[in-house]
Amino acid sequence: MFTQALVRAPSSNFAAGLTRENLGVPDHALALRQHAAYCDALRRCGLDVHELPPDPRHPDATFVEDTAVLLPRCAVLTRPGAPSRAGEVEAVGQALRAQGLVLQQIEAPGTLDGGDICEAGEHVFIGLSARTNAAGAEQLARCLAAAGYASSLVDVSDISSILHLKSGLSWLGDGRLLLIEALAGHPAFAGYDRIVVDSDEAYAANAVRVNAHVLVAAGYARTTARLREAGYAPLELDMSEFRKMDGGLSCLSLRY
Ligand code: CIR
Repeated sequence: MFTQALVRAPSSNFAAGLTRENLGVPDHALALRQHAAYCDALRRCGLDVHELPPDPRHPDATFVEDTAVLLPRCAVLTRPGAPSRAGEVEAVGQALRAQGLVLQQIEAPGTLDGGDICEAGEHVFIGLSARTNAAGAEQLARCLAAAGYASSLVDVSDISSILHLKSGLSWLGDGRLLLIEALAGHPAFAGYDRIVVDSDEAYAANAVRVNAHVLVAAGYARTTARLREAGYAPLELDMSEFRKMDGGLSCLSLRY
């Protein structure tokens, strides 16, 4: 069960962040409304939501998930792979420490984005991507092993449609994964029940199981229906403005 979440609303210069998408300029006012609805959904799932103030020095800072990896027995601050995002980590570390978390830290030359880390119960998938390198992955694997978690590497650097591993993969609990076709046949996922999203709904593969609910991007009716058929309670959230900045649903919060 998660009880807490950390979030950070998009700053007024959110549109100056990194993106590989070509979906237009995000509307800040709409992004704020979508972010507020996201926070309400987390509260509906039973979480206390802690909000950091927006950070105009770091336009991507709303994507807090990339700055830390928080598991019940292992908490690690990351070293983001994009240099423009390095300065986001400090405030997140301060906020988490103030709540009593004991944090380890990914060190140079390692780089790692939280979006590449998919916790699946006692096993953790670590994506190797343009943001997470082998040194960062090894450091995290050592921290995880010391805390009793197993981990495996999944190289997603050749899958151009996704920025991070979790852009195409979500843990639903109950031995089940939601994932894109390009990941469905990967041997790392062979032992799991797999819900493979249709290729035209690939964005919806980044969902988040939060206690009794699954947060899922709005507008992907077949994926939502399949989650419902599998016994989950989806909460649909409009993510249009965050998607323009290459952001998925999971990246807007740290859950712990
Ligand atoms: C970036 O390129 O770093 C941001 N514009 C988007 C980060 C999205 N993070 C995530 O999916 N975990």
